[in-house]
Amino acid sequence: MCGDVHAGSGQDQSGATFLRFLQDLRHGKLKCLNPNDRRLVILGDLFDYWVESKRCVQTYQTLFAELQHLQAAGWTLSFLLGNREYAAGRRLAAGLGCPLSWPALNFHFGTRHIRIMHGDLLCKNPLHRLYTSFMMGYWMTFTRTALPPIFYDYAARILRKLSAGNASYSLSAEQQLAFLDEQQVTQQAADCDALLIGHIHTQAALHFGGVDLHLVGDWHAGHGHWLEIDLDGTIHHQSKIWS
Ligand SMILES: [Mn+2]
Repeated sequence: MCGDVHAGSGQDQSGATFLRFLQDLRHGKLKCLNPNDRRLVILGDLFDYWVESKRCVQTYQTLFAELQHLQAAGWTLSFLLGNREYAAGRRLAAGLGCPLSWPALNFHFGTRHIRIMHGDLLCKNPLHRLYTSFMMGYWMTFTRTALPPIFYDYAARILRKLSAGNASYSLSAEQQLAFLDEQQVTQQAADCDALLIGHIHTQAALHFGGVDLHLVGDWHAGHGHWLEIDLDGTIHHQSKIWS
């Protein structure tokens, strides 16, 4: 389970590193704790931003091909939308070769119920929540197919600039954790044993608001973080440096 690759940002070395991770998975170079359930969950923000345009599909053709190779090799792919993918639709689903999920995915391992969310909905940011409800609302789902892709491309660039202006990525892990809304976390995890999220670009295991909360971590040039769940539902924090 992984997320926050932000492919397409800067020199796109995080995207290139993620490709190497996918190839390692496909070639069995990474030891799997649960070889009988080869499932990869991407919990959002795979892209720095996604718009439903032919250009976007073209840009990520190599990544899509690798994800489809992985599925052809017997892996199941699940994809949860992150805040950078709220404009996604059929083109993204076709590229990935799997359906788009939102706002949560639920899995059972033995008696343990594990919930996965991107994490943006668990942060204290009323403006972002307003934007989310707008983007994911029926009205937007209906109308976004009616507007030309250039509109979404433009809107995504503006939103990305605003997000960069907040400079949240330059904050320390502790400062980013301060954005977590304890009430939201407790509420969302009320009927599960563990909650796994991304969005906050750090890897950590926390006891927060009475919840067993795991942060998946992000991707940089040559360095990736992910979580692995074994048969009894134990969550393992993994990372690798590719030279
Ligand atoms: Mn995010």
